[in-house]
Amino acid sequence: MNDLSTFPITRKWPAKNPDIIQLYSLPTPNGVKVSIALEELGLAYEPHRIDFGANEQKSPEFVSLNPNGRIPALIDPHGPDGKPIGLFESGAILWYLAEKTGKLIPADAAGRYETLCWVMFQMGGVGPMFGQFGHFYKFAAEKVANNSYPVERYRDEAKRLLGVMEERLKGRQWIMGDTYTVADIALFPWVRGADVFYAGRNVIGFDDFPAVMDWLQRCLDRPASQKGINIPAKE
Ligand SMILES: N[C@@H](CCC(=O)N[C@@H](CS)C(=O)NCC(=O)O)C(=O)O
Repeated sequence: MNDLSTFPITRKWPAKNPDIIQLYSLPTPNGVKVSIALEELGLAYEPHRIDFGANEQKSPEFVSLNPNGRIPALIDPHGPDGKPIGLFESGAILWYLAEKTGKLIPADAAGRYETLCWVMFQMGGVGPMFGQFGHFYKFAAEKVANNSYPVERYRDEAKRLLGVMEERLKGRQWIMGDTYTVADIALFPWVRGADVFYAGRNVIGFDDFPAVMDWLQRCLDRPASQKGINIPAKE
């Protein structure tokens, strides 16, 4: 049995089973990437729900694991050399899980680097741009009621990025062709989120990207996606 007491976060969110992966998250686009990957991989894990309403992601215990104060974060009691490891940043967590298991990434080195490019494309492009679109279009709509520029700027970036994905997905089942990878898992919750969380389907023009929409449906149809997308559930 592993001792996770060196991780202060476990004082606020105690591990029932310290021998399995501890996930600190919420079902947001960044959060569900990790729960979906864990479900795909069939790894045992214990989800802890971080309450944004109580600003728990900025609590000293949470920040001790992720200095950036944002979900998701994770502890694997069986990290490199069998020692516990703490991780944050969803892209890094996805990559760690893929390398740990040798799954959700291609077998060859070139394919792995190509997958990493698409994970970075999500982390540096799709996530931040879609997130800003959602902020100005939905959450701060009143603050920018007299200035259409922020919504237009991020709507156009969202469209441009979907255009990049559309070209990539034409004639491909998944981002990496026949292999379902962490690149798909990084990207699809953000495309879904632009619709489900931001109600931006029409203003972004989802129908202009049929290959992306077909791929999104294929991603959503996977049993692991159906399960992971709601984790951590409300108690
Ligand atoms: N680049 C980070 C972004 C994480 C992030 O922005 N998480 C959001 C939820 S999707 C969050 O925790 N927001 C709460 C806050 O900013 O206080 C990642 O991919 O893990």
